[in-house]
Amino acid sequence: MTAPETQAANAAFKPRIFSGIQPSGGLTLGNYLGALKRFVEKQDEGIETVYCLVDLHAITVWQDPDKLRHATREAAAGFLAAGIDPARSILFNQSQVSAHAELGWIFNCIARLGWMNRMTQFKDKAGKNAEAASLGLYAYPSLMAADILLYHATMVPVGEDQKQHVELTRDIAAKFNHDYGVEFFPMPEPVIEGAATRVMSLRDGTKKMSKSDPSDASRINLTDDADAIAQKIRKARTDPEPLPETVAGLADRPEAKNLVNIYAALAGTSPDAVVAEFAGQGFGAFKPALADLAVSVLTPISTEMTRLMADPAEIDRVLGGGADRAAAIAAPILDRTLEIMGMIRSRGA
Ligand code: AQP
Repeated sequence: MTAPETQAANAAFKPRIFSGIQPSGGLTLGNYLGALKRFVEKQDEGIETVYCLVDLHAITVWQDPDKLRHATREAAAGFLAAGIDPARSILFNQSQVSAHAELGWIFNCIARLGWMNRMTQFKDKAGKNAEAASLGLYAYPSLMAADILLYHATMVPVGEDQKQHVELTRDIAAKFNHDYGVEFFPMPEPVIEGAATRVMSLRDGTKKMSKSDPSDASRINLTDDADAIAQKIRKARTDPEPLPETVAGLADRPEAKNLVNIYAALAGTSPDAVVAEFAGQGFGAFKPALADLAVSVLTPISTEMTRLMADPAEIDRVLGGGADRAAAIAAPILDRTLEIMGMIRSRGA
């Protein structure tokens, strides 16, 4: 489907943004630049925004219950500290709105095995021992399609790694609409913008920065203090060359390119502007400048997260309120889906 065709298909739907983050560990700089920072920008553009801590996705790999509870609250604190306003955005955890799991099951019956077999995230996460992976990890993309389509969301801000899943969401929506002869689900568009749509590991510029990477030195956590941030940047893998005059000169230098992109995203500028400023300088000069910038952006967020985490009951109250508002949007959409499929809806009749 071309962009104008997508726009035409979505014209009947109110613009609405949905996106989520797994509380499968502490939030990273990758989550912040690829997702969270942009969630705040979208909220501030005045579009209706629904943001979810996808705890049902997190359990596709083992989660210790106490750690999951803590990570969910800490991620919520991260959203609030980064600028999500629960009065303007809906913020909740997925398992408090059971319609996600219900629509997820329905989409398991719409999605084809062949589509799932093409999903690179499953291959990456299951690794060589796919036989031992959970069925939930394999079905992850159809639950993600349910998360999005349950709200008739038209736009999904994500990092580059989630593009394939949003495309699969469109395939599921199109197949449902076609099979039942309706125009019920929109064709959500991935919104992948900015200089840091794929933040890479600080230890390996070819690998995505990830919460679950066993090496803490590979990532900057939103809870890291100024010293930890500066130390991780100082130790980040680089090459001996100075920074080039143009971004084209970074083509075969993944670690250098990553640090330039991070700088640009944190400064709200472009990678071209960053190389223009630092051209000819080595990492001995660039890394301290990047560390200062990262500390100045991230310290207020981590300080606010610490303050919010001192009152977990208040965080739970925000998530509960968000879940009530989310459920009010989701319930009629799920109900209508079931009705379209021929299921009797007669409770309370
Ligand atoms: N390194 C990254 N660069 C840019 N964007 C990223 N995102 C994640 N990592 C990067 C974006 O953050 C959002 C939430 O991702 P997620 O937590 O649902 O899952 P993920 O992509 O699998 O993130 P992780 O950190 O790698 O989690 P684990 O280690 O648990 O698998 C998405 O929009 C994602 O694109």
